[in-house]
Amino acid sequence: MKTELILQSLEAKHPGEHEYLQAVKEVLHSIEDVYNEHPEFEKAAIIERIVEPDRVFTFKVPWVDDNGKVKVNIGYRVQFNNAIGPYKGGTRFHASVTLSSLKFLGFEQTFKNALTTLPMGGGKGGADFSIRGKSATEVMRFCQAYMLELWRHIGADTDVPAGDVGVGAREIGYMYGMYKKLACENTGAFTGKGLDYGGSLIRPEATGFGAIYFAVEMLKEKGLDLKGKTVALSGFGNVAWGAALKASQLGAKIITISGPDGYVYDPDGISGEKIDYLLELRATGEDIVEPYAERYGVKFFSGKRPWQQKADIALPCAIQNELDKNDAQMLIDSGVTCVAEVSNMGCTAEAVDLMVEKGILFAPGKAVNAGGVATSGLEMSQNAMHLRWTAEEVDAKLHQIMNDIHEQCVVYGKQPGGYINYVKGANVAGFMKVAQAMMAQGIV
Ligand code: 2IT
Repeated sequence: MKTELILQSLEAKHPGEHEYLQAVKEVLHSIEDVYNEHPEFEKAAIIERIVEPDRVFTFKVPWVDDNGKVKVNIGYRVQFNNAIGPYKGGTRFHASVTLSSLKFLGFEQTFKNALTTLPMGGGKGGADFSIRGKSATEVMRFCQAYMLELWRHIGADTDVPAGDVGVGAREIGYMYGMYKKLACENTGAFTGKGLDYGGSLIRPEATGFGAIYFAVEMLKEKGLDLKGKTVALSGFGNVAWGAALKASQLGAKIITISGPDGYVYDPDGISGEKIDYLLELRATGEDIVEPYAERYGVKFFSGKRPWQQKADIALPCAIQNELDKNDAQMLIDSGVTCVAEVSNMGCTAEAVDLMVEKGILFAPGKAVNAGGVATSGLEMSQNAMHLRWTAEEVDAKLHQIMNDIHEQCVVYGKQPGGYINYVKGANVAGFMKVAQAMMAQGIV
């Protein structure tokens, strides 16, 4: 494969889209060997087609704040690839949102969704809007204004958005309400909906629960158990909450959480009502964790990341590139056993290379956090059947899916010496499924 040439041409076409180019580079390097074994892929220009989104919508989102001032944000939806099912992926409302970040997320989503074994293509959307400091009515007006443009491009069988950073059940409710008013249909064009109007049990917990099920399988491969292990975790939102809940249920000790303001170190472990408190912190909309330290009388490290604490397991649960090479080195020096990316592309490329080189048990977000979108897929199934499964049924399906994803990573990622390269495993397994589906459907 002419990887470097393809990357150079992409860079020339999309200058400055660093996150997107970072995500593409990782996948292309991982799949080089299998790609070369399939000359039919080159003939069909599979790489050139798979790295470009099918289409991108960019639109202005004008709305009025509580003081009557008119604000304008930029909204996006990237419909990346629908070879294996309708476009499916979250919506991110965050000041850092750009076309590049949504293209990287949509690209990753395509392979992640392929790994889930469910029929879902990849997409992602969002806006450079931050919920920080906004009143509930401002958030509602923004969500409605965003939907006023997007509604015509989505639907239960075309493109199904969900939540992501800055978009939880409240925002989904506001967007779905407006969508239904405009589209006049009720088939479930969103996932992550509230339980009273078509949502699925376990969807709020799913990303975190799935990540822990995956980490348990990683440890098992090495003959290890999660019980009794210390876990350094970043973030404090929905994903970190679900991971903390399941890890503590399984006997691990969560010792850190973090926010944009710094991190909290709780040597006694974050469990029970302390985990419930994370939801309260998130609901304040202030995006800070320091109040946890004040409330429970523990130490807060302003402006620092949790990776400087010694822990058996590290779980980045916040945002892309939140763990860099120095952080990885610190974790390795203090004897970390397992690093599982729960955020999308949580580690920089240099951090990943270092961990793989040192033989650390490391797995990428597109495998570890796939439980969220997998359970969105289960929500779509329930909506299509006009049925509702019990929490136990959904949880059992989620658990099975995570075990299957782990198995695919082992099959495609096991190296001659026995080391499991989960980055390679996840990328190859996801790529092969999407590439084969594209081959079967002709040049479209
Ligand atoms: O990154 C992700 O997989 C998500 N934000 C969830 C996407 C979804 O459609 O549930």
